[in-house]
Amino acid sequence: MAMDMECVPNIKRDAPNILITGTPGVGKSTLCAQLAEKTGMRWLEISKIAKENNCLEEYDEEYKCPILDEDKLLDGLEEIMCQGGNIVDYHSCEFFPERWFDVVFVLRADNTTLYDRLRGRGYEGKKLEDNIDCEIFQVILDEAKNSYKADIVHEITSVTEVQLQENLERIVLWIQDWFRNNEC
Ligand code: DAT
Repeated sequence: MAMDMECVPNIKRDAPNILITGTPGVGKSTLCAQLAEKTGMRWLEISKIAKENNCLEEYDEEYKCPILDEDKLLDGLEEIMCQGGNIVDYHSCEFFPERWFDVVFVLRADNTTLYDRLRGRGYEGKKLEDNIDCEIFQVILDEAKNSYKADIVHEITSVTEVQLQENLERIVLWIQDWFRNNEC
């Protein structure tokens, strides 16, 4: 079972694991899709994987979203995360094992941009307000800083196409550095 195969933290992976996190709508999927295409790394869309593997429990009526069965999801991902070469895309980050990630990028967007993007996605009422508040109060950035070593957490803005390309270049350079520093 995957649970018995927990990575030993000191054993090096063949390729890095990257976490891309941030409030819904900040541009995680857009970035991850292009990053995966550029690098050949595996894009793990956690929301999609959770749905496909029955890792969603009852529906939260207040927040209008299903509740994640975190233990089941983490057990199922353990083996693939030990291999490395993953880009994990999710709007929360504290429940992942710290040892899984070599670097964490927290995407940010300004309120007006985020509002328009979420409205365009059909968010309204409390769900819309909560997500905007989440970004204003930098909840995910604080969560990342509280969950991972400060020197691996990077805040990046993704509002314009130019920023998207700059972010891609920055992460690709980071990946190249990782391979340079982790040569066998
Ligand atoms: P997330 O995966 O964080 O929920 P997304 O990647 O689906 O966000 O992006 C939400 C919308 O914003 C989508 O219509 C694409 C657009 N978008 C994302 N990043 C952008 C950028 N840097 N420049 C312009 N539009 C962007």
